[in-house]
Amino acid sequence: PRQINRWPSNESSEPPTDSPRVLITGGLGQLGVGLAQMLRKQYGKENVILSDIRRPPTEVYNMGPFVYADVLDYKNLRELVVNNRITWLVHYSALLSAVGEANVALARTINITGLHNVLDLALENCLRLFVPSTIGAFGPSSPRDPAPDLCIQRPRTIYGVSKVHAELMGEYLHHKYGLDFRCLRYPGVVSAHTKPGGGTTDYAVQIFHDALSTGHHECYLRSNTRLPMMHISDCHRATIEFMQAPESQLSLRTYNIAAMSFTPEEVAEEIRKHLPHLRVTYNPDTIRQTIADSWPVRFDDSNARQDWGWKPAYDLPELVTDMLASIHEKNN
Ligand code: AKB
Repeated sequence: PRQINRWPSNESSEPPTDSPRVLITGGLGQLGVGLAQMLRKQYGKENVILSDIRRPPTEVYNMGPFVYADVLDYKNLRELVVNNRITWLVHYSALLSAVGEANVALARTINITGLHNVLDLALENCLRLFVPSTIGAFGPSSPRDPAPDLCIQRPRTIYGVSKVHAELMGEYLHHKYGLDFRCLRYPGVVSAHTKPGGGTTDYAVQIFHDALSTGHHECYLRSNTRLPMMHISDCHRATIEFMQAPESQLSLRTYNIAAMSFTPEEVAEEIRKHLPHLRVTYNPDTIRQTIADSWPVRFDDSNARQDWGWKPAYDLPELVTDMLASIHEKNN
């Protein structure tokens, strides 16, 4: 195995005790690289290891430690955790809602078997374990406006079922064995530099790229489909603040986090304030529209606000301004 961290020989051979040592699985998806960078700013480059089964682009190698890790290979994961003295595990490896429906067997394996591996590993090594959940953990029989933390959850996607399973397994192991399990239900995440990988909320990223390139976006959801959404930097900050919160402040182990809710037509209208010629046509696809119609239109995140001080920084106008500027800058 590759030894990541070489402590300078003229210094103590022990890592700093006040800094967590973080491993991120599924690190090359929409969220991993950005989270790693934010954590590295606080805890140092060498204390945050990004992992995936894919080969990263050179710039990711240059940012800090990257290793191969397959969440289905327990021994490989264990070696990484032991050799690198990992104390926090952020488990981002998962198939999202739309791609999961197209490949249920693979989604079940990655999202459920992979989760069992990291739960076992976290228990065995006393890790603080973060697993994201989602608005997709709710279904047609859940209260939708707003969805509270605790309510009926009967999702109709394999993604949602696997996320409810993750919430329940983590909480069970917390209550039975004291596992430091932490879970946030993310809204759709909107990011300029990384693309989402096969979700139902992906249009909310694509529309910005289309607005700046062709000026035309064909949306696979109806114009009035309202879903909870969040700017990626709020999502990273929520994750880090939640991971840093003392256990005594947590009355729950799974929290909703919210920032805004919008429809395709509303985000298009906001983009038109900057790019008046944006044209959007609607061609709803049955699978993603049915999924979206079963999800909450708004999240109640009052427990997160109360317990550990969650507060988003971006509303729709700030999100749109930032997305257009960031994508424009990247392309020019
Ligand atoms: C998806 O659309 O599947 C994800 C999510 C909301 O969990 N972005």
